[in-house]
Amino acid sequence: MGTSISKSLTSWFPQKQQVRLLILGLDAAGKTSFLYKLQLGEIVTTIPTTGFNVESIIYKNLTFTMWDVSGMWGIRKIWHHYYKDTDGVIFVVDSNDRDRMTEAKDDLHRMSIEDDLRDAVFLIMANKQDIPGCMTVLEVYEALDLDKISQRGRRRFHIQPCAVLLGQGMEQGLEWLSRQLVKGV
Ligand SMILES: Nc1nc2c(ncn2[C@@H]2O[C@H](COP(=O)(O)OP(=O)(O)OP(=O)(O)O)[C@@H](O)[C@H]2O)c(=O)[nH]1
Ligand SMILES: [Mg+2]
Repeated sequence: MGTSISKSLTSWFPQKQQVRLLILGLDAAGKTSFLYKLQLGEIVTTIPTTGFNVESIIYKNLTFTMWDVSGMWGIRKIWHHYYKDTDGVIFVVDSNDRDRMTEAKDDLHRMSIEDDLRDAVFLIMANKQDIPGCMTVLEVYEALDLDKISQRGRRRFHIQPCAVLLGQGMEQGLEWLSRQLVKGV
């Protein structure tokens, strides 16, 4: 009796699909701001992350476990410890940080050939679009040489302009991500 009740409840309330996401990018790109804007719906005052933050966020029929890992130079060298079993990478870029776009590109390209991330989808958030004179999404696309990533056969990536500070572009990014991750789509 107990078993049949729990079985029927399970079919009424199916388990949400668990998804493991990494939020990566250079320091000060806006990763922690992104995470807490999603989770709390508001901008928090951040300090540079020295380790990681992890939060669970329910989005439609998915439960995202989101790991926001420090973008400090020394920590970037050990990002690979987080890669295993990752379903998606949210790579946050500061569109106003022209001087470090090449550094961001190098990190992204290194990741795109990692074996442990072979099946992961990549969402690139071109953040801080609210800053006057920042790079456009097309300029960021070119600076990150995203064509090269697609030529290598990693087809499941998408670049999304956004301004985390204003909450703009986040929903569209997550929508793309969830469509990629829902089984059978
Ligand atoms: N103008 C503007 N500033 C932003 C935006 N998103 C984040 N910031 C600011 O950028 C700064 C760095 O943001 P964080 O979220 O701490 O950056 P982070 O990527 O987590 O940096 P690390 O923890 O050092 O790796 C903060 O002052 C944020 O308020 C945005 O969309 N626009
Ligand atoms: Mg941070």
